Amino acid sequence: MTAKIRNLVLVLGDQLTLSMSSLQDADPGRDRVLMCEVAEEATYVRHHKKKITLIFSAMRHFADELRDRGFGVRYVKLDDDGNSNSFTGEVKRAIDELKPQAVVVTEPGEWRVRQAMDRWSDDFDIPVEIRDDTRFLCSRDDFRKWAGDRRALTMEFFYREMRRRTGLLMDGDKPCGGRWNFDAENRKPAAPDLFRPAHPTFPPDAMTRSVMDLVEARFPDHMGSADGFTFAVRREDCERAADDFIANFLPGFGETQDAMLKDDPFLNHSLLSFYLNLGLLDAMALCRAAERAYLEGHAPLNAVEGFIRQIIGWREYVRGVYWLFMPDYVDSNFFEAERPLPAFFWTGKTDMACLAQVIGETIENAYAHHIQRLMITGNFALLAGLDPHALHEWYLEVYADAFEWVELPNVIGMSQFADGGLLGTKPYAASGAYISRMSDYCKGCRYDVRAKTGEGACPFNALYWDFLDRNADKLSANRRLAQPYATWRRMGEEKKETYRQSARAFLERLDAGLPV
Ligand code: FAD
Ligand code: DLZ
Ligand code: SF4
Repeated sequence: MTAKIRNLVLVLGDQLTLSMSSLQDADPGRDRVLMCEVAEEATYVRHHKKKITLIFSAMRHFADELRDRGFGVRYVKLDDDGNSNSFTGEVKRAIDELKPQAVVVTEPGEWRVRQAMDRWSDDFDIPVEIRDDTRFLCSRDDFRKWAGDRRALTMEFFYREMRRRTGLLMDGDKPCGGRWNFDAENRKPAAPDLFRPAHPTFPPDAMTRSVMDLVEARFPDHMGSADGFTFAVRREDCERAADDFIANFLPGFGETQDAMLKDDPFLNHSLLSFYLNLGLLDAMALCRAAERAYLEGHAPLNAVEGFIRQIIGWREYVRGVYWLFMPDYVDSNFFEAERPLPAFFWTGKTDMACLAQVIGETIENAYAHHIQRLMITGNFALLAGLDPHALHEWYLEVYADAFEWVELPNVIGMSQFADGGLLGTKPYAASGAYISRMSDYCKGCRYDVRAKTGEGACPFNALYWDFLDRNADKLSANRRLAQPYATWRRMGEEKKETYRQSARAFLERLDAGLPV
């Protein structure tokens, strides 16, 4: 007779570390791990093929890591007979077949999945224990306490707390270098740098190749291609990618953080968000390694501080915001924007060179860096009044690092200001001048970035003023927008009307599905 299984430990596709709270007291002799590839997760939005490949392959490699540690793993592949294709269905099947005494799982990163899990205690006749996700440096409760009844949830103050709490870049109780934030030094455009090393790539092994075939066969109409997949899928490789970033790219991270170049989609960015979000890298260990690079004189403070801020500041902060404001947050629509996403969001086929470039890279790589997401696609969506919920689903689909807890606040809050300013103090709206200053996209664009209105003028220019004009009731009292509104007010009525007309003509073409 085989021994009775104590716990069925469910490990989700973005929980790929032995330090998950669900696995912390797991006993290979008494417990059984369940991992499952389910169509429901792959299709509730149509995730990019490279994203699904990354997740399934990383899951399969992690299952091997667990087996190497002696764990019994019930791993359900997408095409296995009997796969019910949902988490609930797979947990039920495993309970029926293995008869464990209890289910243990770490809370998921999405409200949708949490809702399903909360029903499991009623659905199944054994106890279901849902544990906190202790990978984050600030727990949901701690964030709620920090938010308290503050009037504004200013990220910068949260970040300072996190610096104090972690001791990162601290000199006693003072920030290293005498300032908390060196962002002012990180807003430079970039010139092509032929000597910048290439980011590491990880050719697929046999396990990944079979996932690539599966994904192509099962999800033919999802964005992109599994071909050309070069993400790391094993923990050792993710750690190599992190070491490579610290050695080769961190020193220049600050300077080029906001820059965009046609021939350099990655610049000095780390390309580590995927691995952090899947559990293949530890956020604190990564920040400590970056701090060491500063202390040893290998990387300047503006770069290291900027990098650490993204992780212990923004990354932790958006997770706190997500859980604090869900479920209502997902339906936020401060500007009541309703325009559907244009078809070129899925093809990249537009004459606007900046959008064609960023969407093209997204289709190719399932990646775009922060400023591309914020100031090209996000900025365009904001100015053109695209439906924020549809935009949120697009971002969730197309980026390999997109999980709702991090994607949603970035889209709804930071990029679209659809939450009315819970997360940001002003919308990230910019005309073509910003894009021209920070990138080389405008050279060779069919549109002229210096022309303000009329056929042939950069559409961002008229859309920018039209956005401010049509939302004046909601924005004109915002002190951070005092300057542009003062400029708008000073403009002659005739000029204003030309801007409005230009924007209207562009939006009419967009609505009619004509080429833009
Ligand atoms: P780097 O530029 O090297 O930054 C280092 C790390 O800091 C990242 O790996 C990431 O973990 C963290 N980080 C940086 N900025 C943010 C931020 N604003 N919020 C949270 N973490 C941050 N990030 C995601 O991980 N998933 C998403 O789905 C996602 N969607 C976004 C949508 C929009 C509209 C915007 C504006 C930003 C979004 N971000 C998202 C944040 C950021 O763009 C990505 O984390 C970053 O581009 C990932 O690339 P990287 O690893 O090269 O980052
Ligand atoms: C995103 C994703 C996809 C595409 N597929 C799976 C899957 O088949 N099995 C799985 O365990 N997880 C998958 N995930 C990640 C889950 O959607 C993720 O755990 C939730 O979004 C909660 O964060
Ligand atoms: Fe984009 Fe306008 Fe520059 Fe063209 S001219 S690349 S549309 S900002």
